[in-house]
Parts: sequence; structure tokens; C-alpha cells
Amino acid sequence: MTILTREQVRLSKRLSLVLRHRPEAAGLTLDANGWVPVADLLAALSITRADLDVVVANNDKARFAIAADADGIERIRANQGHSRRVNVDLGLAPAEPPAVLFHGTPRANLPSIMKDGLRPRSRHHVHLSPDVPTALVVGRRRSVDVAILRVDAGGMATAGHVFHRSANGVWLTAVVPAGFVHE
Ligand code: HQG
Repeated sequence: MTILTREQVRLSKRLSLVLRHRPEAAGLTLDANGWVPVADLLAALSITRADLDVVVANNDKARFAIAADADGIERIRANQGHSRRVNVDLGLAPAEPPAVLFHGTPRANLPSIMKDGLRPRSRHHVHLSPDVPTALVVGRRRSVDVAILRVDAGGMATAGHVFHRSANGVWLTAVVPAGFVHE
């Protein structure tokens, strides 16, 4: 993995914007599973295949996947993180979570989270991390004063909550009720 230049990081953020949140802003339409033909994306963003490949291959969190379908057309999608308003189904199979998962969040959110649980907010799912270091990175996007919450994923699964694991190792679930989240 090479470190991306500032220009490449900017492209990565544009890809997230287009493939997760606002495809229409680039004149693109995602299919039902979130895929768009690579050729269409290159044309829409006026970038080369080499520009795209370096960002996809060296993305710190493997945010994007490229796959060729039976029709031989290569398509790209975001592995997770879509806005709720973008109606895609990633088709991820339910998966058995580890007993405990983690969630990093600004400490200021704690009173609300302890009362209401974790909510997906503008996304399709609540995102949970497999370990504390990852949760810290997630929380630090928003604040220097981060709380790491422990989620009783095993207990949730027993209670019938469904979990998915995205292609880059993020755990996804619809909501975490207050009783299953602890500081
Ligand atoms: C908080 C990034 C108050 C929640 C990351 C979070 C992740 C509540 C914020 C991925 C709440 C939502 C997702 C409640 C949830 N009261 N605050 N009841 N319920 N919150 O960005 O988990 O770089 O939608 O704690 O690495 O921070 O985009 O979710 O602070 O994997 O690939 O509401 O995004 O990945 O924020 O991050 P987000 P997140 P990428």
C-alpha cells in the first residue's frame, strides 16, 4: 500500500461522494446493488483508469470494489457507508458477529446514545468496529474527545438482531438498542 497524494485523497473523497451519497450529482445512476460501470464513472469524473486504480488499490479502508460481471462489463461500488437516500441493497449475507464490537464516537454524544441506543443517522446501518484502535480512528474523525463504546453483539445476535460484515471488515446492523451498548 502506498500513501496517496493529496490529489488522490481528493479523488477518493469524490468517489465516496458519488458512489455512496450523490451519484446523480455526477449524472450517474447506481444499479440495485450499488454498482456502476467503470467506464461510465471514468467519463463522468473525467479521470483515467490508472487514476482510479491507484486510489482503489491503495485505499486505507478498501472502500471500493471493482468486479466484472458475466457480461464482461467491469463495475465499481462502495463497499459500505451509503446514505439512506441512496436506495441500494449490498446483498450482504447475515454473519455471526464476535461477542463484542466497538464504536468510537464524540463523548458529547454519550447521553443521547445511552438513552436512545446507536442510530444509523443518515446511513443505512450503524457501523461497528472489530477492535478498539479502529473505533478510535472512526471517533477521531469527529472529535478529539472520543468515547469507545462496547457493543454486546453476541447478546444482540441471540436476541435476533441481524449483522453483516462489509467487504472491508466493518460490521453493520440496523440499530443498537440502549441496553446493548456500554461505555
Ligand atoms: C452518532 C467512516 C447521538 C454516532 C468510518 C456517530 C465508519 C449518535 C454519528 C463509517 C446516536 C454518525 C461510519 C445517538 C449514533 N445519539 N449520536 N442516539 N446514534 N450517533 O459518520 O459510525 O471513512 O454516520 O456515534 O470509518 O461515525 O466513510 O457514522 O458519531 O466506518 O469509509 O452519530 O464512516 O468510514 O456518524 O462512521 P456516521 P460513524 P469512511
